[in-house]
Amino acid sequence: MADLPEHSLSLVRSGGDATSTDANAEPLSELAAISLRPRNRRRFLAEASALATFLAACTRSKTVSQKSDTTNAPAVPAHSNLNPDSRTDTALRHAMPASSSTAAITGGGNVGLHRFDPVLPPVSSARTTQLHFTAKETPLRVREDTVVAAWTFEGDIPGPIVHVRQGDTVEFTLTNAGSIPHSMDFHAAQLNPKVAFRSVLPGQSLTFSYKPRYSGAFLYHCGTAPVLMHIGSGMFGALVVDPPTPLRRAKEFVLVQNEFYLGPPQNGVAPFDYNKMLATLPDLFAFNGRPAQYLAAPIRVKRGDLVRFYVVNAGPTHPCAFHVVGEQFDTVYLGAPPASAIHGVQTFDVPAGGGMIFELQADVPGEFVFVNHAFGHGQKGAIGVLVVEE
Ligand SMILES: [Cu+2]
Repeated sequence: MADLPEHSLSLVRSGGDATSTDANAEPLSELAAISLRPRNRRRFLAEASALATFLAACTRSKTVSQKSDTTNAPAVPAHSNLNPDSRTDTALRHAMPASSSTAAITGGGNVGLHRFDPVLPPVSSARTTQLHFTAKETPLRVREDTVVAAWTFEGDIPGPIVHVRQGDTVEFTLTNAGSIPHSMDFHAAQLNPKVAFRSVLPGQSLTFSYKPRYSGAFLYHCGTAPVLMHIGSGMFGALVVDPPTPLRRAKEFVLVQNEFYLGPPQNGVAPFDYNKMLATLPDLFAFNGRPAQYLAAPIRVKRGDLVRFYVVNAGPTHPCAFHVVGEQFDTVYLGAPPASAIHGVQTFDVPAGGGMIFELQADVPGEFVFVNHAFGHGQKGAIGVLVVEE
């Protein structure tokens, strides 16, 4: 496994065995000592010719006129196998980018590292939620020594957490402020994807609306071809839909897992590597965009709290075997709550493109590691700490 990166998390003390146990009897002081070693700056092939072809295709696509669409049901050519702007997507299909471009993404040294707030925002009392996301390409620091050439919704990985109720109306507008086509695919929606989820050219906007039919934890993501590249470069987020009868009051958190496949930094910014995405051997994993961020700054609740995690897996490829060390899930909702509940669960897989709801009663004070129990992935950053305070 010569390709394994050298910046994996170490879960054990010197001489320990990372594979034989959860190694989680360690107090938080030990866990806090877990660190990501500096990345080994291996050399990768530049793949410059493929990238140049890709950029040329994007430049051509900018000359294609596209009206801003503000209707809910625009017409679709009956013969189309692709999105309506198939010239663009076809071009992208035949000119796979080898990496996200860093040509317009520089100055990574000035980008600060911030903790992504995992708290589920309150649901609005309004029955219509208006969302206006901007797709943008930007440098983003995902750990102290790593700035990535991110493709984003609203400038962050993941995009904003959205919280609505079943049956509410979601009115969504996507404006593309990037340099290549982007789009939006809501897993909470039931719409003709060739219409609502079609690509939006740079400088253009698209509006559509829908009513979530089911409650649950849902992924949203860019669906522009190649989807692997767009999700893999950061274009995803979580949408939580409450059931008509709200679940019990709880401390609610959203965790979106994703994988990072990175190339060598250029001007201090690491591009995403499409060929590594195809090889499906990630460099890093994260909950909410920063590997192991909740080790350094844990999630905190009080003894007696009901804790609810909305775990959404953006992938783009690997599952998330969600587990909390020293706890059991009293309830896991596999689909729309409350009907799909199972009880007394130690670990459950959230597939790429899926979302599930995990509940535990925090009746024991302490420091509880939550982790992707596929430990090769947990050690690469899909890990954090839940502190239950007295
Ligand atoms: Cu995109």
